[in-house]
Amino acid sequence: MNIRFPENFIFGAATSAFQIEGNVHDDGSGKSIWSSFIQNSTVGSQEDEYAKSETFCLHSSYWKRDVSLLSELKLDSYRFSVSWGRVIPSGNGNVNQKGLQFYDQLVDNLLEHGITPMLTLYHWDLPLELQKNGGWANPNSPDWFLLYSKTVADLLADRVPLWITFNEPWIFMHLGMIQGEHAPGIKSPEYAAAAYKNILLSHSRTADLLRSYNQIREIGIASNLSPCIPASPSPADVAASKRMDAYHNRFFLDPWVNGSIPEITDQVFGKHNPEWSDSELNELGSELDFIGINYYTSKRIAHHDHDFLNVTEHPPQTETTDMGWEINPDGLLEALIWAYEQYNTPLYVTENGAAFNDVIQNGKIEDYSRVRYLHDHILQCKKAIEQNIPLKGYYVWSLLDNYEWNHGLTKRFGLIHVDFETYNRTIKQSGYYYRNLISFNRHPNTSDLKSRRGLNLDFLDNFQAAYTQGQPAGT
Ligand code: GCO
Repeated sequence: MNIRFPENFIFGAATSAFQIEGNVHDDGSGKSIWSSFIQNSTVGSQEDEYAKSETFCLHSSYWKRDVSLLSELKLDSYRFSVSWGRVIPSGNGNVNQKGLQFYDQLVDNLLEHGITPMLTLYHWDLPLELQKNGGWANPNSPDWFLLYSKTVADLLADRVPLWITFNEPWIFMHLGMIQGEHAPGIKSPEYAAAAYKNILLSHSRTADLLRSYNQIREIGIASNLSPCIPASPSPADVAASKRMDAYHNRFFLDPWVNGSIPEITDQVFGKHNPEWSDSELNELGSELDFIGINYYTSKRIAHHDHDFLNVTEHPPQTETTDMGWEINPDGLLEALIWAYEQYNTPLYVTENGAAFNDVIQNGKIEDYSRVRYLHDHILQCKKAIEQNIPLKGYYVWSLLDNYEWNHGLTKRFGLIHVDFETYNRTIKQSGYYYRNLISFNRHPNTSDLKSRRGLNLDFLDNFQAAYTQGQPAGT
C-alpha cells in the first residue's frame, strides 16, 4: 500500500512535562501530586530508585538537545505539556518567571527548527498545594485552571497554534480517584463525582478563554479511545461492552462535544451523581476544533457480577506489547471512524505507540516490533483518510523513553532510547523508520528510491534488511 499522505498532514511525536522534565532544578517549581505519589511508592528495582530521584530524562536540562533530535527526525510538530506547578508553584498564586521562561525558550527553539508546537495544558500533574485544598473536587478548581491557562496563553498564544486543554480525563479520574492506582491515589466515587463536574466545566470555560486569543488556530482535547469488543456474543457480554464503551469512550466526549451528560454517570457515581443547573449545562457542548485520539489497544469486555459496573476485561487473544496490551491496528481505524461519526469533528491521533523491552546492542536499538507496530497503525490512518475521515495528523507516543506513571521507568515507549543513569539519548530503529516515512512524504519525487526502500512493507519481514535500509543516508 502506498503510504503517501496529503501534503499538509502533520507527523509528530508527543511527551508530557512530568514524564520527561525531571524535578532537579531549583527554579522555584512547585511539586505535583505525582511527585508525592512516587515518594510513597515502594522501591524495588534499580529503575524504581531512579524514578524516586525524579530526574527521568532530565529534559529540563537537555531540552535543546531534544529539540535537535526532533529536528533530526524531521518531525513537523511536537506535542508537549506545560507543568502547572512550574508556572504557578502553589497552583493559584504567584507566577514563577523561571518556569515560564523555560516554555518560552522551548517554543522559540521549536519554531527556529521549523517544528510546530502543540501544547497540552493539563497532563495529570496537578500542583500538590491544590490537592491539599481538595484538588479537582474543590468547586474553585475551574477558576484555578482558568488562571493558570490564562498565564500560559498570555505568554504563548502568539506562537503556539495548537492547544489541548486536558489529556485523557477519563484515565486520571478513573485511575486516580476511583481505583487509586494513579495520583492522587483516591478511591472515592463521591470525590470523583465532584471532580467530574469541575473538570467538565474547567475545559469549557478555558476553551472559551482560549478562543479570545486570535492567534490560536485550533483548540481540542486528547481522549483515550478503545473499541470495546464483547468477549462473547451473549446478551450479557454485549450489554457489558456497551456500558464500558459509555464509560471509557463517551464519558467526557459526550458532554464536551454534544453537551449531554451520559446516563452511565448514574451507575458510576450512584447517589453522588452531580446535579447540574441549566446554566451549567449550557456551558457544555462548545465546539471543538479537533478531537485528539490517544489509541493503544482495544478491550475484550465481559459481564462480571462483582466488578465495577459489572464489567470485566478478558485477557488479550493476540500478540501484546510490554504493557500487556493487545496489538490491534484495526481498532485505530475503528476508533477514528467511530469518533467522526459520533462527533463530526476533525481528528488528530495525538498518541499512538508501544512499549517494548528494548535492548541496546553495540550502541544500536533494533526495535523492529515497534517499527511494525507503528507502521501497521500508520497504515490505518491512511485508510481513514481514504474513507474521508478528516484526520489531520499523527503523533507517536513517545519521543523519548520516559516515566510511565505507576510503571515507573520500566516501560519504554520512545523513538529515542534514554539511559536513565547517564541521560544519553540514542535514536532507535523505529526513529529512523519514522524519519524515512516523513522524508518520503515531504519529497515524494526526489528521494523516492532511498525512502521507498525504508517504507516497503516487505522490509518488515526481514529485520536485518530493515536495519540496513532504515538507516538515514550517510550513516
Ligand atoms: C496516557 C498518557 C501518556 C502515557 C501513554 C502510555 O495516555 O496514558 O497520555 O502519558 O504515558 O499513554 O501509557
